[in-house]
This record gives sequence, C-alpha cells and structure tokens, in this order.
Amino acid sequence: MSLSLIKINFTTRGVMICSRMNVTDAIAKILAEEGVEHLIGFPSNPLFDDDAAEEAGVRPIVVRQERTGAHILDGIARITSGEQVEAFACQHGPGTENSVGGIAQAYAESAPIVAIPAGYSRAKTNTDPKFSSLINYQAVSKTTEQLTDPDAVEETFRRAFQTARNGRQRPAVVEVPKDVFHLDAPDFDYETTSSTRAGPDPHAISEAADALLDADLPVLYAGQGVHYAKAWEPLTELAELLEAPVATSLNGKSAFPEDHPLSLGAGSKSEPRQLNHFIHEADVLLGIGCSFTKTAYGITPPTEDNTLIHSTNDPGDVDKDYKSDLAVIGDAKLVLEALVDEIGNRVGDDTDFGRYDDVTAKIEEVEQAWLDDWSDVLESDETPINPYRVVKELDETLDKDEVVATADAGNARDFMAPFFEVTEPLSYLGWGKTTQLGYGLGLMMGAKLSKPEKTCVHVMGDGAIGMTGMDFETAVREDIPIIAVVLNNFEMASYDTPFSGHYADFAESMGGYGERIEDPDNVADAIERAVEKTKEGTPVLLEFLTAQYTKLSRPDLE
Ligand SMILES: Cc1ncc(C[n+]2csc(CCOP(=O)(O)OP(=O)(O)O)c2C)c(N)n1
Ligand SMILES: [Mg+2]
Repeated sequence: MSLSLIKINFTTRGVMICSRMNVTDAIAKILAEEGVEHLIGFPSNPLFDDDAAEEAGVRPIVVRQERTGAHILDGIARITSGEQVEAFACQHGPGTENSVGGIAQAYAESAPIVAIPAGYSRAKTNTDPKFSSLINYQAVSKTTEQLTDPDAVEETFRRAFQTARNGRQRPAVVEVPKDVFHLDAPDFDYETTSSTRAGPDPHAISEAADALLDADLPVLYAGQGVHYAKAWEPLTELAELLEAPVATSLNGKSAFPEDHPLSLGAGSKSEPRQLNHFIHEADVLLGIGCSFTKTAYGITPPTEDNTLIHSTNDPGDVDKDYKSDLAVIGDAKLVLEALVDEIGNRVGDDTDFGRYDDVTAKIEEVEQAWLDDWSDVLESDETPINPYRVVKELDETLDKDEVVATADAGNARDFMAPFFEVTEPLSYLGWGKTTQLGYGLGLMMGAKLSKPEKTCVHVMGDGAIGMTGMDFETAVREDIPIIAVVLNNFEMASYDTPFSGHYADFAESMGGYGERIEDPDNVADAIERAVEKTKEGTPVLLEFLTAQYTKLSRPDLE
C-alpha cells in the first residue's frame, strides 16, 4: 500500500492547508502499515505531540513513567508470541535516560519492541553531556540506529521491524533527532516486513533422536522459545511419545499444562520438589527453546554424567554457561515436529517405552509429599495473612482457562512460581534473569490490552509497587482493567527495610477499586469480587496485609 504524500491541516480559522508529509507523519504511517496498534511512552515526542500516531490509526497511550510503557509493550509482544511488535516513544534527554530500564528488561526477556526515542538536534547530538540513544542503547537492543536523513525513513524503519520480528526477538531502537522529525519526507511505498522461521539441521535431529531413544529417563525442559514458536502441541506430543517428564523455565511457565501427569512444574529460585528430583535423575536432558542461562531464577542442568541437548533459535546461547553434548538450532516448533517425526518413524507402532506408569506415579508421589509438607503454610489461618495462603486462594479461585498471571521480583515470584498452577499456554508471563521491581504491572497491562477477555493478575510486594505503582492510574485512565495484588508486609522482607502505605486507598484515589484484606477467611471472596469488578471494566488493587514470611521451596537445599 502506498503512502499519501500530502498532509491536510486545518488552521484555527478552518482554512485548509496542504503540506508535504514530514518525517513524523512518515513514521506514523509506517507504524500503521506494520500493524502497530499502540504507541506507548511519554511526551514530548512529535509522534504524540502532533497527534501523528493517532491520525494514522495507532492508539497513543501515555504512561506515568517511561519504564512501564516499555513493560506494557513487552507484555503485548510476549502474550502474542512475538507477533504483535509495537512501538515506544519518549523525549530526548530525560525521557531517553529514564527509558533504558524498560528497554533493558525487554532485551533480557527477549521481547520485541520498536523504540523511537527522540534525540537532541543533529547539531548537538554528540556534545557532552547530552545523552545519546545511539550510543547508550546498543547494549540493551538488537540494533540501534540514528535517523539523520529524511530520505532514509523507510529503509531505517524497515530494518528495525525486520530485526525485531525475526530470529531471537528483541528491541530495535531508532533515535530520531528532534529537528529531523519536522523535515520533509519523500514519498515511498511501504511493504510490511515479514516473520521467518528457521528449521533444524536434519543431522542434528537424527543425533538428538538417537540420544533420546537410548535414554532410560529422558526429561524435557521447555523455555520461552516454545511460547514464541507456539510449539505447545508438539511439545506435548514429544513428551507423551517418549513418556518423558516436562519441566519449564520461569519464562516457559505454561508452555506445558501443569496438571498433566508428566508435568514437573517450573524451575526458578523456588521450585516443586518433583522438578528438582527428575532434573537430577535424567540421563538425557533436552532443553527446548531455552537459553540455559546461569541464573538464580532457573535450573542448574547437570552436565557430568548425562547427555545435555540444547535446542534454541540463538546459537549464541549454545555452550554459553553450560557445555552441551549436542546442539539443535532452530525454531522450537520446527525442531519438536522434526523430533516427533524422526522418533515416530523409528519406533513405528512399537511406541511403548514401558516407563509411563512408573514415571507418572513417581511424579505424583514426590509432589504429594512436597505439598503435604507445605500444607500448613498454604492453608495457614494466621494473621497477618501468610502470603502463601494468598497464592493458594488465587490458585483455587481464579479460572485457569481465563487467567493470565505474573509475579514481581522478590518473594512474590518465589511464592507464585511453584504453587500457582497453570494449564493454558501463555497463561503465565514469567521472566528469567534479572528483573526490575514493578515489571509485572506493565506486563499485565500489555496482556490485558491484547487479550481483553482474560483476567490479568499481577502479584507484587509493597517494595515493588513503589517502583511503578503510579501507573495504576494509567490502567484507570486508559481502561485497562487488570488486578494488582499487593502483598503488603510493610517492608522489603529479605532486605529488612521498612515501608509504609495504604495501597487500597491509593487505588481508590486514582479512580480504581481498592480493597484491603486483613482476615485470611476473606481472601477468596475478595478475589472473586476483584474478577467481577474487572469484568465491569474497573482496574482493581487488592492489598493483603501479609506476614513477613520468606521461607522458599528449595528442594536442592533440603
Ligand atoms: C529495580 C530493582 N531494584 C532492586 C531489586 C532487588 N530486589 C529484589 S526483591 C527486592 C525487595 C522486594 O520487596 P517487596 O516488593 O516489598 O517484597 P517482599 O520481599 O517484602 O515480599 C529487591 C530490593 C530489583 N529486583 N529491582
Ligand atoms: Mg514487602
């Protein structure tokens, strides 16, 4: 589709003026052509200020601070398996300085965003101490460019979208010096960029099949790549074919139904006992769509007496932190389908490995013993409320077909990861590496924008809400009815740092629905009320007054 060259403006006297399209309009129209539905960030940036995005049919959303804008876009990208690549914009100078965190988070979690920070005018762009996005965003983006020539608008943004959509998806940054926004842009036809998938080397598939067929106990470990490739079905097929238990990373949580008899749950700083048991029992561990990054928030794959197979779409992760025995590069869906075909062809009708009953019985036995050990805590009726009781009530009250959940850094993550069971693909947006407090609020706002029919719930501590909480007002103003759950223990529990605040009152004062819950017997009812309120279109903040309880499920330390 070609772009119109002429922009029609009306002056205050209603006189029609025809002007050439400028760079701002050209960018806005490229965004529209690329299917961008939201431009999110903070002014000033001509894409907001001149109504350019809105006029092109892209909904502008102004947040209360830039970081949450990037987190919302990150949530949109991840809940759509990387298909919806949207745009971020902010002011030069302070806006760009304040946005680094959000873009860095998206980079670490492999979430695609096209970020369009304004820059200082070309004459000043390289003078000290002016902040240069071109220089400073390089470490937290897949590509960073500076648009200095209006003739290059089309090719520059084509590269940015192409980069963000393909391979390992991550942010692409285009800094636009503020004087460039207003320069005349030439006419051009714009064609939407495409997404491609790369398939695996057949030889690597054959070797991986050899190892999996020779194994006494193969275990699968699914990462976020399974979500990006929408490889949920072939993952289940391979697990059932091999009679192999399946764990996920925290980013991969919900890639495999956690109520499946072969599920081990998600690996994190706190994790189910059965996961730890089987990861160490496996003689072959196949990581699919995962980075195997060494982190406190993921598993430590044993590498000594077993075979480690690493499948990822990013060769840069292979042998990065752990030496693998075999690598299979490619899109997780294509890899899993190829493995199912290869193994299926080799075994023919003889598909019985004879371990399904033993494996599933052992999973159940270890899981039940673990849950029994935790039942006092999960069902505690103490006051202040034990935070695990809140998680247990969320787990039992929320409809798992409807929910999308996440938890913030700190104890909220460690309470939720093992004990909040998920059954539907992409019903949990976990995260894997370093994570900024307050990230989850934006993630759930993004999820809700993309999937308005879902109940989007974010669990955070009182430390976390301090970082991004004002963006609850954005949820109210922009009609994004999420449920923010605050576990208020009046401190950062693992840091012995006290805080104060009445967050339910805060939510009410922002125009949302807020409720403070002190009695454990009221937890479930409050959750039900919250779901109803969001169905009526009102964002909710549930503030539970919780005990300063920090015990984690750490089977490796038992
Ligand atoms: C931006 C940022 N700074 C610091 C940290 C390190 N950090 C992780 S959890 C945490 C404390 C969280 O406190 P709170 O949200 O009150 O949860 P609690 O531990 O009390 O349950 C801190 C400081 C972080 N993750 N992000
Ligand atoms: Mg706290």
